[in-house]
Amino acid sequence: EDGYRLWQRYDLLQNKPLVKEYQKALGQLVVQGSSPTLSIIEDELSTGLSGLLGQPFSAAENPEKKNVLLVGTPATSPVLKGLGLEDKLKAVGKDGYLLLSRKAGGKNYTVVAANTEVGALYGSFHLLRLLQTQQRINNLDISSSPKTQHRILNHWDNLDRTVERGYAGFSIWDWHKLPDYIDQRYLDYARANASIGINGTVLTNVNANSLVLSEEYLKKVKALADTFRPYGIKVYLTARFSSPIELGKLKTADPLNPEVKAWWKNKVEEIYRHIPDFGGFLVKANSEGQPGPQNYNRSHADGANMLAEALAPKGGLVMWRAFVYDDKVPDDRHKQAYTEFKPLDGKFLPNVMVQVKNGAIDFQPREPFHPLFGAMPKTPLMMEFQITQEYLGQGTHLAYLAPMFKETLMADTYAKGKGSTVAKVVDGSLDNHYHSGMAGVANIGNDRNWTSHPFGQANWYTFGRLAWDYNLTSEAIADEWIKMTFSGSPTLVSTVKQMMMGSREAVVNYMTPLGLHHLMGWSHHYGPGPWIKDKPRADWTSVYYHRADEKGIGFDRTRTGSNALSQYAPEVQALLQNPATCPEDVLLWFHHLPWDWKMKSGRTLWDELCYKYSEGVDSVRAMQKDWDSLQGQVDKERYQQVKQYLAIQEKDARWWRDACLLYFQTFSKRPIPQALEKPAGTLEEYMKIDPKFAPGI
Ligand code: BDP
Repeated sequence: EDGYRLWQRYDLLQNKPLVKEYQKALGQLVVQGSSPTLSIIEDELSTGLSGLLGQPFSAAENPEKKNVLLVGTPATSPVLKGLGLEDKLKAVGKDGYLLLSRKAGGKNYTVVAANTEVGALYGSFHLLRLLQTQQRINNLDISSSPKTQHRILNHWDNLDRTVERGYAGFSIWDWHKLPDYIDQRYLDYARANASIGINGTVLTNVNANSLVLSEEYLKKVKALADTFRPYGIKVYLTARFSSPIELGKLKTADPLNPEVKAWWKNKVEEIYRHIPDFGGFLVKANSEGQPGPQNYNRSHADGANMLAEALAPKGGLVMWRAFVYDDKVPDDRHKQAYTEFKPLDGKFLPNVMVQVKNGAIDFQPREPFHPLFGAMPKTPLMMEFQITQEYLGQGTHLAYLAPMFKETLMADTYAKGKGSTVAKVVDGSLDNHYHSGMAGVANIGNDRNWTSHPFGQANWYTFGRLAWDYNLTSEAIADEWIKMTFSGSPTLVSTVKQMMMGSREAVVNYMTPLGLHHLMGWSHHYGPGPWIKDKPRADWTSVYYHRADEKGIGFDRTRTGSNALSQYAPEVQALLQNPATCPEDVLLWFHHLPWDWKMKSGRTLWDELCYKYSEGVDSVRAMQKDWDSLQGQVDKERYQQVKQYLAIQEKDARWWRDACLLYFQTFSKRPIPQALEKPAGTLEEYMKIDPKFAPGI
């Protein structure tokens, strides 16, 4: 049991009466018509149903039995067309679908209907999920359609197969063997994505290599695009802004230069000759050393629009990232994206989306929502989440990210009064945008189980489910995933769910509680390094962010400090600016407070910090206990894997707690409260630990 099958295991269901009910209701599978997508539907349903129900389930062209599972669109299936679903179908749009129970012509139909074949594929996966999670299917009346239009994985994969911030092996794209060899993994990747509604993939790293735009590589990209197309997945590439110089041998990449414009136009023509439904470009420009329009004194809008003009006739998109900061700008890094992008609102062409990370710094375990959400009403803003756990224990810590993603999506920007959630900005409904989207930086590699930690799979799953419907609760998503990935046993489901639901908060507590952030070690981003200072960029150090001194700790982002708070709506400012009312989970993000500051618990800030760090360690220990209690209920291989990872996580949690508390204690000069476990090592020892090796302390 190696985890390769993800949540698509299709093993025989153990609930015999329910299996009987399913067998009876689904009788015979009818998929009329033929096309690559319809074949995929047929294969998936016959494999899935045969496995789950323990009897062969083959597809027929016409309904012969009394009970029929009918799948398709009115265009592909005359029987389905005859069911009179026009009005219902109109309401679910291009990607949506219906799951219905219908009687007609003396037969009982279970219907999966959609306007497009890809919609029917999504519906088929939903039906399988109902069975996998053991739901009744007798009186189905479900209609579902996605909240966001572009649901895209961002792979930070390099052409040499290393993956930036990838912790699950090497890139799954085997460029050397492409275009002639189509690895089975590509098909399984597409199946998994389609099962959660993901409809786009950016194949390459945001720190881009122009080589991928060369003719040779485009042939390889075409092979992947052809593979993914029947699953409804479009391919996108990252565009290195200096490509006209590197590939085209031009002297400049100035976006207003006619030769540069012509080069991109031709390049886009060439791409579409290979890939007629190419999705478009994702661009990181003038950020962390990447080239961009500012090299030529042009704005982000000039750069994005130049590419957008080339793509528009083909229907392609530009996803222009707002992740920009520069330590030459003598201001809080928190403010820079807003400062640069807000004035550009209204200046982007209609096929440009600005892609904004969930928070203003960089994928920390907890960040308040990015102030750009709600601040650019004339521009469709795409959400960028990070599924790969760069700052949350990478490939070895269990951190279920649904609560983190939801926290941002449900945050209120107050841009148009109460209820203007980030989700409504992102789905385009707040400002009536045509384009809407969510991107997730993938945690997928060529490890046998795709994500290194078996629970990393849950975060991939969650991303797709929330991009489809952000109203799903974290609990509901966990529930589905656990049942499909492990089993439906009630004790297993409730125990694993409990572990998952508390896991992200555990990470926050043992790494960066109370709004602390960016305390990790230099460059590796794995273990603690609150002492990091004197680096080439101040905004890459830890001391820049925690500002601990003898008086206290935290970053004053109110009027008396950097005033980053002023970038939020007045209602948000009102909530956060007073340390007495500011939610404590972001307190030190916005305030520098004395060590003796009175917390809501009645403790001093210093004591509270000690308690929070300890709580983080305790939560990991509780997860260990929970997991131990499942011995025998989970297959040996995955049981052992998770057990070992939890042991690493416990050790790392202590490492974080002890290193951070000993370091902050040099400023607070207060004892760690009596009741709490004391650090095992000394600060000097922790400071010497090479992050490449697990701490021996
Ligand atoms: C940071 C990563 C870095 C990425 C950068 C980005 O540390 O590797 O290139 O974000 O998003 O989180 O561009």
